[in-house]
Parts: sequence; structure tokens; C-alpha cells
Amino acid sequence: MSGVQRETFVRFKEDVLKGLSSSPKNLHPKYFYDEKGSALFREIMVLPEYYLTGCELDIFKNKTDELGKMVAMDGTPFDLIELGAGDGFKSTHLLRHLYQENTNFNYMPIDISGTILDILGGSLQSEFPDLEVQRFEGEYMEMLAEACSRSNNRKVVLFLGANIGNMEPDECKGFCAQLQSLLSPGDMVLIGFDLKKDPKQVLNAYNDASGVTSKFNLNLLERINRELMADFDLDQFEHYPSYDPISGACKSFLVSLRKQEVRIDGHTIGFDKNEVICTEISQKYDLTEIQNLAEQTGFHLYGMIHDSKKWFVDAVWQI
Ligand code: AVI
Repeated sequence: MSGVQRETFVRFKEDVLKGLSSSPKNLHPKYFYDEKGSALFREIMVLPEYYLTGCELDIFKNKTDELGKMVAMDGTPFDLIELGAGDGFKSTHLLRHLYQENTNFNYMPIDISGTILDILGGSLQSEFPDLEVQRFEGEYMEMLAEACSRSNNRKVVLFLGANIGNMEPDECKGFCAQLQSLLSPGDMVLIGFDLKKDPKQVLNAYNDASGVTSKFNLNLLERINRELMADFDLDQFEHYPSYDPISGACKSFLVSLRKQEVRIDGHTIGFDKNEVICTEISQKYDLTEIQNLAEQTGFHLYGMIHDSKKWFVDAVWQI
């Protein structure tokens, strides 16, 4: 094991033991995304019930002109920084539009995965040979600070996919305030929020008929078994999603189907029958909450772009 791998292993083990010793028990959703979890998430994104990806893609494909006008603002050169760029399948629509309009901008994708940045870099190079791309591999905030220190232009930060919803409200406020502290007056952020809507529609998105989301949730226990020498019996835990239409908190849990004990690298964790582990929050917002969040964290609302169903919004905030 290299030094970095050892550090990652120790952090994972500490977080898991701490979360499972808390009351209520919890696990951080960032741990969903090992190789199998990432593949399952790609399956989720194309499920008929999981409307979020299609809604935001609708904005990037069909409201590109509006998006382009907002981020290009008065025509001053800018650096477009994308947090968690992945393969850029949504943002590429915006890049294409800006490139075709001869907009003066550079692109700075940030991602934890070097492999995905290689793939993205290759496709950008062939489609937009004159676009200046500077890639940053690592954690969002660390890399954003690095990107900002290398930028002399106005900055526009993209944070798509309703990833902001995977933060608890306090964590989310802290995240937005930290974003604000790294930016300067005139800079913008464009954040994808999933909106409050028919509660059945929301709940179905996290409770698909084919059971992929259940596998995605249970894979967290499988990962702990694999990487931390644990002995979770996956047949004794069940995926349980819930949605509170008033607070907008959509939560995923794993329910223990009997009283049981699990060993994790020499530690024993007890579960009562029906005790739950909270594995994820996918917070839904209304427009007033989005505006308030902007104002509480040092931004003002510059614009909002909805998908055609008005289920999702990309909000543009400026300092
Ligand atoms: C990545 N994130 C925005 C997804 C969501 O909707 O919260 C993760 C997810 N979990 C279950 N389905 C999708």
C-alpha cells in the first residue's frame, strides 16, 4: 500500500466506525462511489424514474443560448471552472455554444479522477482544438483554490447535477460560503438544484422499480466488507428511501432486518431490529430557499434557468 492509499484507508475506516457508532447511525454518501458504485450511478442516471439528469440535460441542450448569455455577461474574458466535471456530457453543450460564438474563455475542469479527466481532455482537444483547457485533479475546494490562484480573469464556477443536494443544510451553507471566499466581486457560480415537486415523483426517483438504487445503497456495505474486512450480511439490510415534502429532505436509509452484530476490522457494531443507517440526503429546494441561500452566503441571485417541466433549476449567483 502506498502512503496515499494508506491515508485513504485509515480515513475511510475512521469515518465508517465513527458514523456507525453515532446515534442515529450514518455513513457519508461520498463513499458510494467506488468502481461498482460509480457504474451503478451511471445506470441510475438513465433510469426512467430518475428525472434529474434528463432535466438538467434539457437545460444544457435547449437553453444554451440563455446560459451562454448569462455566463458571458458583458463579454469580458472569463475562466469557466467546473467542479466534478466528469466526462462533461452536460457542460460540453455550453462549451460548444461559447466556442462557436468565439467567446473569450478558458475551461478548467476539476475532478477527483485523473482517468475521467484524460477522457474529457481527449474529446475536448478533438472537438475544440483552440480551447485552452487546464485540468485539476483532486478534491473540489483544494483544486478550486489552486485554479483561482492561476486565474487572472473573471471566474464562473459550474457545480451541476444537484450534487449540492447531497449536503446537509449546514454543510451546504458552509460549502457556499467557502466558494464565496475563494471568489472575487463580479465572479459567478452556476449551481444545479433539484426542486420540490409532486412528492411521489421525488420518492420514485430514489425507489426505482428495477432496484438499481437499492443495489447502489447496499453496495456501500459491500464496499465496507471488501475494503475494511467487515462481515455485513447484505440479505439482512434493506434499502428504504423517504421524502419529507415540507423540509424537502429526501433521505436514503439501510434498515437492519433483525438484531445483529457486524465486525469491522476487529470492532463490533450492534444493530437492533429495524435500526437504520442514514446513507444519503438528496435535498430538494424551492426558489425562495435558493435565493435565501445565495444571500446568506455572500452572493446575489443573477438568474435562474428552468428545464421545460420546471422540475430542476440551474441558478446563477454573482458576488
Ligand atoms: C449524485 N447525486 C446528486 C445523486 C442524488 O440524486 O442525490 C445520487 C443518487 N443517489 C441515489 N440516486 C442518485
